[in-house]
Amino acid sequence: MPKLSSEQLDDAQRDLPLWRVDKDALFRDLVFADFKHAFAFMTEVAAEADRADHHPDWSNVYDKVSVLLSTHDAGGVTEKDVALARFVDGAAQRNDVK
Ligand code: H2B
Repeated sequence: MPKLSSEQLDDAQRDLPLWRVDKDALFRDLVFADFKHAFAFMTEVAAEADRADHHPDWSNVYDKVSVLLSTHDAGGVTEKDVALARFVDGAAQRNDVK
């Protein structure tokens, strides 16, 4: 899977306004109502990540989740990361992200 070109990264940034897009990774910090909502979000994303065999680098502290998406095998950002970022945005909405 090829890394995105700088033009494609610009398109991704337009598509994903809640993300910080750079050539190495996509980043989003999320805040939920409480731990239960944060963990429900993570459970939903984890199932999709395993289905797609494409996994986030992330951390959780109580109601906060920090997500970094990159394609380790490619050493940067690919369409797989953009697809997972879109899924993350949907899962965040479904779990009442603040
Ligand atoms: N996730 C991410 N983010 N990047 C990868 O390159 C990657 C992955 N590779 N999940 C997958 C698993 C690979 O290790 C397996 C063997 O397909």
